[in-house]
Amino acid sequence: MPQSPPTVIVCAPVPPDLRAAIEAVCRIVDIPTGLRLDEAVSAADRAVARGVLCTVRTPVDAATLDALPAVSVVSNFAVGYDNIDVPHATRGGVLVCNTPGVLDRAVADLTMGFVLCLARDMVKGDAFVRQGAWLRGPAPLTSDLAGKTLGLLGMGRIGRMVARRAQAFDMRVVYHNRSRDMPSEDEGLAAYRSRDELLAESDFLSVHVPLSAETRGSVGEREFEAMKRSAYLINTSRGPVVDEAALIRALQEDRIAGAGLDVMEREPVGPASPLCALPNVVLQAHAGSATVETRRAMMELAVANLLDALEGRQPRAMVNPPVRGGMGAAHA
Ligand code: 8YV
Repeated sequence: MPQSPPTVIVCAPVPPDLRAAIEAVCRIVDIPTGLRLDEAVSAADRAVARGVLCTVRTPVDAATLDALPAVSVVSNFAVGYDNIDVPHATRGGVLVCNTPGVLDRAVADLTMGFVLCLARDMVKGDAFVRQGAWLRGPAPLTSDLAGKTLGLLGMGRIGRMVARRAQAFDMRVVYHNRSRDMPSEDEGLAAYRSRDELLAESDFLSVHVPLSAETRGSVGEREFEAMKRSAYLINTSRGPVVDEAALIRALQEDRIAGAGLDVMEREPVGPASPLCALPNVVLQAHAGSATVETRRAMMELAVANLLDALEGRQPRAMVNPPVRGGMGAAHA
């Protein structure tokens, strides 16, 4: 009897050609992104599903993993994987894959976009023209980037990409990271600082750490107090790394100059958010990787990871590679 193709749950926007590549070897169960798989997938599909392709908006927690006993791989369409209970997946022999590398430039570009937008007051400048204020006189002066200090909280692939861009703008780049990045220091890309030194020196403090139990809320009241009143906070990482209530207070009281936020504590955000009422904030809709080219590269990698894992090949990007050896053992 011919073997039926493996079932995979897809809750991500896969373009037609990549979808066809999955369909050539798998049966797809489509689930809208953001839903809980233990609730949205039928019991029959949950029992047979072997793989999951999802975005960061799909929670893959312990209850979800327990409800999918045959799943051997979760391929996340993202570099971050805070939506997935990785220790639980590892215990259950479930391989977790992500999309590192292919989005570094896009996220770094957006980060520099915030730096430029904040330093040169470009959002207000646009309104100044549209609302006719220019007809009455020149716009207020803004600030140079040259000579200003960009502080990177976190120095991974994206942090390094931001440092390269900032150097081209003649900024001084300093960083703090759990471990020193000697190659970057040796190259003169960025100088290491203690966390307190980084907070005190930065004209722009840009967050590039993943969300974890350790980093959740780690940029809060104490950090805003330690920053210069003239400094800006930029976050293109994960909203919950920043204590948003403390940030809003600091912005309302002008204890820091402003913020550029691509990510928020709870997404999506609409006009009712107090952030939208703050004139010293520039907002984006979790768009760091949201370019045609980058999202395509991310999806190619996410699909390749899924199919490689299902077909017994080594996926390119594994979050918990030790599972690879015993992959499927607990989920045969
Ligand atoms: C989102 C991201 O994944 O890669 C990450 O960690 O946060 C983003 O690239 C993107 O919105 C696709 O879901």
